[in-house]
Amino acid sequence: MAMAGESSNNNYGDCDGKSHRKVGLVYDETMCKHDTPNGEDHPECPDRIRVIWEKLQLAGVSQRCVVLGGSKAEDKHLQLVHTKDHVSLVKSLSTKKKDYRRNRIASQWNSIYLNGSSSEAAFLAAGSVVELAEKVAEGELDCGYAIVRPPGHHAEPDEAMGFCLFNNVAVAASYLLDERPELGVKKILVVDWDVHHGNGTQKMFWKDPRVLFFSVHRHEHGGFYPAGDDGDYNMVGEGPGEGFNINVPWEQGRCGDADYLAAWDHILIPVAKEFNPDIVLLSAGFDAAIGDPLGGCRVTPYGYSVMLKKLMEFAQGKIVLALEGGYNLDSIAKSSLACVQVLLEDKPIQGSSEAYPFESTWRVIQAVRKKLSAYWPSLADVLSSNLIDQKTPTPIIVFSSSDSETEDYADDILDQMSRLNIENHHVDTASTSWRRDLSKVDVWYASFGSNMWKPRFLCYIQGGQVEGMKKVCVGSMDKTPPKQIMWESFPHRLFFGRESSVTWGVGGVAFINPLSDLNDRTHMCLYRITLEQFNDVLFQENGLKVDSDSPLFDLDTLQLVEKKGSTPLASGGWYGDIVCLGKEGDIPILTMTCTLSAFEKFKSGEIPLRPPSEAYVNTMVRGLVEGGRLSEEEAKAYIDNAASKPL
Ligand code: Q9C
Ligand code: ZN
Repeated sequence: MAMAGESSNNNYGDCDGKSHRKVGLVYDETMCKHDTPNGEDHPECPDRIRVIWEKLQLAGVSQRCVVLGGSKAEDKHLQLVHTKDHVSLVKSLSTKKKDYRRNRIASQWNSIYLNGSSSEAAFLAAGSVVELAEKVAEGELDCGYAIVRPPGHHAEPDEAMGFCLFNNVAVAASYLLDERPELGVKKILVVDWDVHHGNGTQKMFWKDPRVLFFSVHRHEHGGFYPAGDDGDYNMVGEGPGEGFNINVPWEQGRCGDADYLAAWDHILIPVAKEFNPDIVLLSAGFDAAIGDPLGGCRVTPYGYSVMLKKLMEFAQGKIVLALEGGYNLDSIAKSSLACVQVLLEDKPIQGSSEAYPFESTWRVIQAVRKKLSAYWPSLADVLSSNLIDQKTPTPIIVFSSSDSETEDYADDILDQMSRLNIENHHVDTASTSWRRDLSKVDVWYASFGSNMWKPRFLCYIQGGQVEGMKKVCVGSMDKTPPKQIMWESFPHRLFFGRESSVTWGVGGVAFINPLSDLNDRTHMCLYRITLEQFNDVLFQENGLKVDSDSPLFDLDTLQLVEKKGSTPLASGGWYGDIVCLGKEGDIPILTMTCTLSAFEKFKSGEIPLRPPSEAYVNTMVRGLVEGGRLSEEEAKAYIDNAASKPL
């Protein structure tokens, strides 16, 4: 096959002494030239593959892989799954034609744009997946990831659609089966975890038992793109292919790690064991990722890494990932990195916070198992009620990591989390009614400790855990990120106290004197969130097992604190005092610290002052530096000063 674009680089392997797998990566800048004809914005944009590539380089992982430039697909290989007419039509889109001609063709397809480079990119995307799959099947590489665009899985035999021109993965699968019998690939598992149904791939192997097609996608009873019944779980294939097509159609958005892993554990993995593929091809769209603007789901990089790891148990780890969708640049870069680290067999990354699947997820999984059990005996057992009862009809708030938890309920945390279904808003009880009122009021939450680092603070909103933390946060019920962020300094004394905390281990955590002193300055990062979210932050900060029938800090207390400057809460936790630092616009600026009486005990030595752990310092420094507040040296000196001065 002809090479295109960048030259290939065959450095790989053992530079760190750890990686023994030969991992192939395809990246070719030429595929960035496919773009909208008039420069309009579009989610399927050239930067998608650029940011992934840059992330892999910056993380130092691409350097440990075998890097391949793109490779153009041959017509006869494309024609294994596409009609001759479709292949010629895409070929004819090339530069010599005028834009209006291409626009006319694009408008006859569903969700397609075209420019003078679309044809070249489409041939490269398909050819690159073919080449990578070939090298993995031959054993020249162990596995790989083709960072390609345009994506492929919506493309049907005679039709481009859904941003896809050629069905890259389907072409590669057919190539191995039909053109390279000597490689011994007789059975291929195609897994499609793109948030959309892989309608094109399904169609191409509908009657083919050599390809087991598994697609998990947001479906909403046919309302989600590509709308209709094709993605339904009743679509199991036909003729000799009957039973070799498996759809897992989510009934709702917001599905996350727990939902996807349940589909893996209770459908895909048992079936894959029975099928015993010779190679696995993965339609790796990252639009089910948390933060994706089209998908509305919440799979984390950790979730993707676990799903991939589980697939690497098959076919001696021969697996080829091909990028499909994924439209949040940050999410797709992080998710891609997590996947390549799994391919390289690096140490697993940190876990996520989500504990339980939705009720609808269990319903879907049970329906799929029932339908497919006719073909796959491993699906025949009825799932135990212990398992499927693991979802909660009513929301319960639990607290996990914080700078301050009282440490005596740590054993309960996993148990509580596992009963948690913070997404379920269907039942409106006393425990949720206060939320409605407080969700309408905005406050500035002013943070001066680890929460100054935005990713760490987001753990309290969206759930999760960042570097240095020993515990996972459950997040707030309303996971909307802060509406605004700004920095300010306030005349309060910063100090560090307590022996240790569950989140950060041995070392002090940050407090301020609840009373102001004009000789002191404390840097704070202000997050504009709702009063409801502020309560959820407070719950988590104070590690209280609270029944959420009532908020810790309600509208009356807000009025009080605006008048008096500070007020203790009934929480009894370490951050049991709310201080009002003033207003910004009309919105009150609130922070939480120890009570005045606790402060007196710190001062007298009854409670120890302690410098913070290295992890805690690093988190604060990252906040101050990334927030543009201080340089790294200044930030370190600032913390050091606060940690060493007596009160
Ligand atoms: N109402 C991939 O992720 N959305 N394609 C069109 C029209 C198209 C997604 C919405 C989404 C296509 C590869
Ligand atoms: Zn998609």
